[in-house]
Amino acid sequence: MTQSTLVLVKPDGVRRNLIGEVIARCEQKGYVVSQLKKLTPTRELLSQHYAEHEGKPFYEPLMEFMLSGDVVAIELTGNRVIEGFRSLAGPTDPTTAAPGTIRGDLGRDWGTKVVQNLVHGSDSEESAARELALWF
Ligand code: IDP
Ligand code: MG
Repeated sequence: MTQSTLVLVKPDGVRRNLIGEVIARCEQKGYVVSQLKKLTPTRELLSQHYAEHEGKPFYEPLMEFMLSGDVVAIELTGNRVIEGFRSLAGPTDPTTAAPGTIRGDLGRDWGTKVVQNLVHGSDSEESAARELALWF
């Protein structure tokens, strides 16, 4: 039942020096950081990662944003970690994400075309396997 998920600290989180804050919340919850790296992703990697969003109005702003700086990629491990991390992160919109979540505590609307919400977390076992293979 042990699972792994892909967590990304997006460029806004890295720029704001919140890498440690995100990792601390994961570790305090009891999950284990199995792999970790900081990198500037290529457009090719991002286009595979966000293939499901191609053609949506926020796709190009999302790519530009994700290309705008370093990202930290984490393989996070533990029982039911896929849903567990999504719960820690909170929903996509940081304005309405509940306080107590990463997005709710640390994020807000900055008036940009793409929602800047600090973190990514895989949304299913299939996504986690696919995304971990892309990033590691
Ligand atoms: P998730 O990150 O909560 O899983 P997704 O729907 O997979 O959300 O969208 C990927 C990312 O694209 C979001 O985290 C956010 O940065 C951005 N995004 C999603 N929906 C919108 C939107 O309607 N407007 C602007 N940006 C969006
Ligand atoms: Mg998603």
